Amino acid sequence: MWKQTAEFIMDDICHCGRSTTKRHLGDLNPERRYVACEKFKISLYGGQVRSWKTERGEELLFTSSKAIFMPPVAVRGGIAICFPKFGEQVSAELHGFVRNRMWVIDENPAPLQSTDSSTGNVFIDLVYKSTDDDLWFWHHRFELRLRVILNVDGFLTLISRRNVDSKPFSFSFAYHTYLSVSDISEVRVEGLENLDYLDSLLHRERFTDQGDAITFESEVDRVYVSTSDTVVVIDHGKKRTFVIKKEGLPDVVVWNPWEKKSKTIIDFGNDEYKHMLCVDAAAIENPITLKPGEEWTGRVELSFMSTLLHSLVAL
Ligand code: TA6
Repeated sequence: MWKQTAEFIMDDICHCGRSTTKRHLGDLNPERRYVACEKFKISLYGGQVRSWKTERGEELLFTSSKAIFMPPVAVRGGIAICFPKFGEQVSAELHGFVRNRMWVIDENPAPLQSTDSSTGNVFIDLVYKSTDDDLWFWHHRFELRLRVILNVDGFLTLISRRNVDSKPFSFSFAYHTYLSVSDISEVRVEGLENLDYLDSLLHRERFTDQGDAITFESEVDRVYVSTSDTVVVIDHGKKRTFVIKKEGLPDVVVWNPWEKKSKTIIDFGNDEYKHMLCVDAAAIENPITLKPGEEWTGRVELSFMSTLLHSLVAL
């Protein structure tokens, strides 16, 4: 069954450019099945995008060299789906439990919507349905559906949809996104200037950003609230700009643990903070409440451009 499903997906969906990587499921760790092609890799464990690459094969997402690939720990890196809580313990797990569960591939997904489609787009739908065991940790049944779309330019769009069962409830959500950067001191984040943020280093006390773009000289762990729908991460070292566009997700988490905290994180190298930055499209300050039968959609589109190319064009 798994074999059929995964091969179907790889044959029919992962044609993202010149070649399609086909893998024997026998080669994969049964706990860590994933679908992969040249430009992206998604683990069915957690519905986690684990790799996203440029045309030239450069990795755009950070994964720690010390990441633990053993449930129930979430893999430190990529894009993790945080639901039904972000920054709160649900069971023993921070950031909710769906990133520590096995998702399944939907073999008959609905077609791309007109807003999602352009020639050459490929996509995969993963689904996680809550189990009876999950009710011990969170007393609501749900189905979470993640659609990952790779477009012709190599840009990645993630769309989450969820349905409720018979009771209303509230949840928070984040696409916990580890971007790979050259050196954190060479990075700036634009689009969050003068906004309010909750400082997670100070028990989520509320402050107003006073500065220009965000730059990094020490640990940063903030939830910017009611943000605009576009945030830009400029990496001067790699001469690359990430553009993060979101819908249905009012907040943005910005996190870099810096030197001291890094040493306390077991699945994180001491110096790896230099090469990563989390910028998460999220809904945290005001949890989303759904009535029975209502559906919620949260969408993030990640694109990148070469700053070098950009400035040459500008000349
Ligand atoms: O991204 C913000 C944050 O909540 C930080 O406070 C930090 O604890 C981090 O996430 C933990 O993320 P992890 O990937 O370890 O679950």
